[in-house]
Amino acid sequence: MNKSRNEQGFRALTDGDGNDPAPRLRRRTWLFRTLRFAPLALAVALAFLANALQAVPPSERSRVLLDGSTTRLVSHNDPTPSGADPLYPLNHTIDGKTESVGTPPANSGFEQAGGPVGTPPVNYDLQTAPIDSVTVPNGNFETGTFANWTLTGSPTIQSDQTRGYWASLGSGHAITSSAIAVPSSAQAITYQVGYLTTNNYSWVKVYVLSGPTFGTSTLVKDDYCFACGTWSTATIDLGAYRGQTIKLKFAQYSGTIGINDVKVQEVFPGYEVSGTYFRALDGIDAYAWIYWDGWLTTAQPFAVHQDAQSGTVEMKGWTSNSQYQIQIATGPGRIRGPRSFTATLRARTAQTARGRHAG
Ligand SMILES: [Ca+2]
Repeated sequence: MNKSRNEQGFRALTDGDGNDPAPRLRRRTWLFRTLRFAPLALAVALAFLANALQAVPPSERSRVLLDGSTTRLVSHNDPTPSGADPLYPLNHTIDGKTESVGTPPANSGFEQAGGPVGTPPVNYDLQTAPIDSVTVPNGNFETGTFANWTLTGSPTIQSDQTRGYWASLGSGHAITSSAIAVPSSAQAITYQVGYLTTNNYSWVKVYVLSGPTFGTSTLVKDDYCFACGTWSTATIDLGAYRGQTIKLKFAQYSGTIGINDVKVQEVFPGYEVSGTYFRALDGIDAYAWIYWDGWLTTAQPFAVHQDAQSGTVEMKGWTSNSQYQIQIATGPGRIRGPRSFTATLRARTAQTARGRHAG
């Protein structure tokens, strides 16, 4: 039935000149039949390709060649954090500002000013005024007379606004005090001396009269100045006479001499002293002037605070070759022990500014 209808149809396509179209139609029919199976073939081919790809191991599929020797695995899935530490630390390029962490040591910037700790020695700044250990009778001549003094020759009493009454000694004159019991606290004789001759020496010799009848006369100072015309204060160590009763004698040696304000004093309270020294003032700043044989020693031991790092002493060299020595005595009895140190100071020029010894 179908065949007859097809033949009927083919017949209808016969060309006008009566040629039989059958061979051409058969070729077309074969083409149509072939093309009708093309989608199926394509599907089969795709299936084969997919199967072929499926057969490749995953490691081979995800491998990407970066260079001749390095490979990297690339996941087909979205990455998820592994929880591992990052490959590089933060700021791995080290181009950021550094920041401190934690707490630095105390005073790490050394901005904290130093300062004293503990308690310094008694009268460490020497500002304590001298103490009269004993009164020298009429030592300042304020009786207006030579009461309590024994005279040699004929010295006179003079006066001025600054000193009140004072003794004036000329050629061959001497004055001797009454007896003075020197207490154990006494350190020195002090007196004001006027070098009153302006064109030559003014010179006085100072003696200590000691012994049962004051028969031992000891020269303790040659005190003189050339053409000075000025007053000064003198200090003579009296340590050798503690516990003794003595007299003081001032004997003119040259020129005209003024004597005033004779005292026996504890010049540096809190210290033991020896040698040649005196207390002076720089404005209101008191200091000790010490000659080559002079010593000042703190009388009482003092505790060095546990936080102390160094000690300081303000010094001044009065001459170009001034030197000093500091000793530390430690332990019971303050015997000079192994922890003593010495230092020397050479002033750049005479009377340079005061320096500070630290050690
Ligand atoms: Ca006087």
